Amino acid sequence: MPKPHILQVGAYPAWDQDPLDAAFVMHRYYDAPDKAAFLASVGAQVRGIATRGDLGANAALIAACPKLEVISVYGVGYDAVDLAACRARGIRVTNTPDVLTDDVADLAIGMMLMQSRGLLGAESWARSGDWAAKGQYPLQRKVSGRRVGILGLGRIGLAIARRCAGFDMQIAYSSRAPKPEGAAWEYIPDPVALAARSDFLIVALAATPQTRHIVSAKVIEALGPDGMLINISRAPNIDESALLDALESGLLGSAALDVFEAEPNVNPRFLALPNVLLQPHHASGTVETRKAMGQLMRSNLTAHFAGQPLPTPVL
Ligand code: 8YV
Repeated sequence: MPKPHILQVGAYPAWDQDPLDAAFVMHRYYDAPDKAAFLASVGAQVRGIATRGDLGANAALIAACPKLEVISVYGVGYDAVDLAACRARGIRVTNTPDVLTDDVADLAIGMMLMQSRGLLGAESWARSGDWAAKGQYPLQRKVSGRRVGILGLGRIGLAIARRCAGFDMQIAYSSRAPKPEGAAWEYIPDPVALAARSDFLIVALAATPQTRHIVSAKVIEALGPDGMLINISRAPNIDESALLDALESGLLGSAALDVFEAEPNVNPRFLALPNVLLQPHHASGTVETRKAMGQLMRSNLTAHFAGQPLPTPVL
């Protein structure tokens, strides 16, 4: 059987690239200097797209591949894939859930601890000689036992809540409906009310048109000058310009962010702020998890072209 042609939207580590190259004819879109010319030359042969959570596949890319059958996303989030275009043409879509849940939850907790205990500043206090010159590092804020609000109690939100329980935190969550897995915790459907009772608000929602800017200026204001906002989901879940205003004015205490509206470009206003911790969208970025994600992304493509059930379908 001839190898199926796959359009590859972004780069993968060699341990994924090698088996992809062996099983398929891979067309490296990300390497093409002239993207339009590249699509015009290979689009007609493409039966599958391999992409990443942060890159997705937009309507133009999908339209350029008239024989497209399947899009396999290396990531749990598929908000950057134009699902309407896929539905209209019966194109299957897959993602990589579960295998990254622990790492994403770990990063949320790591960012909360790092920011609340001022670890970045403390490191430079020890390294720079400030410790000897100025004395003890300024006192920071406690994490254990304090109030955490989790926006979205899906797989990742639940893993975060379980970790927070290990810190004896007072946990509340918001989701469309109360969840049986969250029975031990307070259910507060309204995000403003959730923020108002929380010291830490962690955003763990899949991004959809309905969740766009769910963390609004009002939510940010309710979290307040002592509150911390943590985002390991997707940037559009937060009104980023309202967040910047609130961080600049002190209306919000601090933030820890792994995702940004214009990533990989970070709004320069963030760079001037001392009360924000910036991370380069790497919540799933460990060798172990990325290997599992790559395997699952490939398994979905292989299953599709073998006419077998897809391991983790979205559509
Ligand atoms: C990305 C992610 O896929 O899982 C997701 O939704 O955003 C990440 O894991 C990552 O950027 C891989 O490139």
